[in-house]
Amino acid sequence: MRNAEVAQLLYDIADLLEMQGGDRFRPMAYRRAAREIEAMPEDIEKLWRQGGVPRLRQVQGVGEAIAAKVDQYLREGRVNALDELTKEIPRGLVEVMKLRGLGPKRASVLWRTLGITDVKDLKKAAEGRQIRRLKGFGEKTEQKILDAIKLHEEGQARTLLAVAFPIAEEIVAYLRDHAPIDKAAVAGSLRRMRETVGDIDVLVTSPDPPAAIRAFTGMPRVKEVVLAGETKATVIVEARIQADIRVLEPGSWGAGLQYFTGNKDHNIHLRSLAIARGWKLDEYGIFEGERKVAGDTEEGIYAAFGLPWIPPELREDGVDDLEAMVRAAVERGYEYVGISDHSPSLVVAKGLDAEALRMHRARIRALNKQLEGTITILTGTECDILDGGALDYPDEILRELDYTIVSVHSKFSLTEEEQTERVVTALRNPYANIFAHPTTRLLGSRDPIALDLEAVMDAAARSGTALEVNAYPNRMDLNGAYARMAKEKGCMLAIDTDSHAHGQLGNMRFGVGLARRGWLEPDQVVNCWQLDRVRGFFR
Ligand code: DGT
Ligand code: CA
Ligand code: CA
Repeated sequence: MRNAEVAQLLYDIADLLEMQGGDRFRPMAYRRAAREIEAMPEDIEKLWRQGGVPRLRQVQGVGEAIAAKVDQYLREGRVNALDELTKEIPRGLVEVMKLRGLGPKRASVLWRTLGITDVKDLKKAAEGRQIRRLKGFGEKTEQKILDAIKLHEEGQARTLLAVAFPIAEEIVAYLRDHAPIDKAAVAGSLRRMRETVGDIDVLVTSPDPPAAIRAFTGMPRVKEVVLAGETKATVIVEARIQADIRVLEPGSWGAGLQYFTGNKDHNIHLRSLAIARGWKLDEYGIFEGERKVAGDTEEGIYAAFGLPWIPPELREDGVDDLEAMVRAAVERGYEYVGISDHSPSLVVAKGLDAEALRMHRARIRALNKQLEGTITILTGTECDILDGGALDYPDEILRELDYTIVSVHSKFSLTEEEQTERVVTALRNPYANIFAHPTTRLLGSRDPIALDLEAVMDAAARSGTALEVNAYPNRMDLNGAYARMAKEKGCMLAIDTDSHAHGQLGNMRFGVGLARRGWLEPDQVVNCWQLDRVRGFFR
């Protein structure tokens, strides 16, 4: 699929036409065709191969002129009209025009007055305080331009996933056709489906590694060979994308695939698990001394750590978040910390979510082993209360967790009677340990739901469900007065930070303050207790 690439070509032409001035409908026509091509499910190159220009013209918005340009591009990798335009208007100016806050008019002024032809020139001019002197620009605009350049620079070094993906697929297909290849796969950020990729990483096994390297560097798409070794090479293919290849030993296929898929932090995390077991983990395998523990399959690598195979898309930063949170809890001197991710909303397929939760538990189990004696991580969930008071996870899943927080995140406008009935039903669920942010109010943006809190407190006292004093800045819910009422009704309470990032654990002091306003003492606050007693309460 080269649709994204072809669309980009048309967008570029549209931009240049716009800079040029003239008929303002032409750029619109190019953009419309670009959008169609971008969105259509069929491969534009395939259509073109099958039916040439006439077939292209059947695509919505593609007229004679545009079809001719797409045809030339697919045949020659270049387009006369674009070459002409860039002779007249520096190509780099298109990027200037696309900077946030600029546009064809302003870019054109910058070019004509200061001779700016690309972003580099513009940066120099802005840093040299030349922009502010231009009529209609000023100091503020100059600063905005510098901010926009920074944003641009961050985005520039990377290629959109949709552009790189089909190129990577073609590379793999090409290699299979042109060299003796046993296994071939794409690794790196592309396999992790990151929205942009720095380069394309290809892995293969082959009985004849030099032949595989020769095929790779000899691909028609290659514009430049940066490096060609015995078992690895780097090339630049069209659209200025870098591609790396590595030929792996069959016995190291799984380890290499895992290693070169990354991301780096995920790898570092796995390596720390290996070190904790006295093993060594690298791109060749897991080793205990000389003995190879795993390496030929990726599943085997994860299984060695007692982990399920983790889908590449999830090898991003979930582990980091978890670790950062736990580290922050250790730094605060906590004996234990509860991690409770949200339950799936109704729309998401149940199976997958149960799977994700299982993986989450496995990660925490591994981390607990590693941290034995330092802190204990409890695996919980913040489970949505559905219509009618059912919980978003079935009992078989909740049973496996250390604790369950239940809370309302939908249907805020039920009548008091309906809402109370819904919540009380949820609290009766034997797995419901804590009822979070009971009134659901958000300070400054959402009123409390209509809920008979007295009835809810009575139900909570009966079912042994703790009510939450939520320390999150705009929640602070229950507040002091309600917390006191809950205490008088014989309820237990839990002071939680509702942290979604480790920096938020520090909000605990505000929750403690609220609880004190409600005359609470440690004996009524379950997370003031030692771990054994808390576990007993949750059971
Ligand atoms: P990218 O290309 O910037 O979009 O991101 P990646 O993740 O594809 O990074 P890349 O191509 O530099 O390397 C591919 C994978 O190889 C990377 O995700 C993890 C692994 N890797 C590369 N360098 C190191 C390293 O120094 N240490 C560790 N542990 N892993 C590395
Ligand atoms: Ca990469
Ligand atoms: Ca790479």
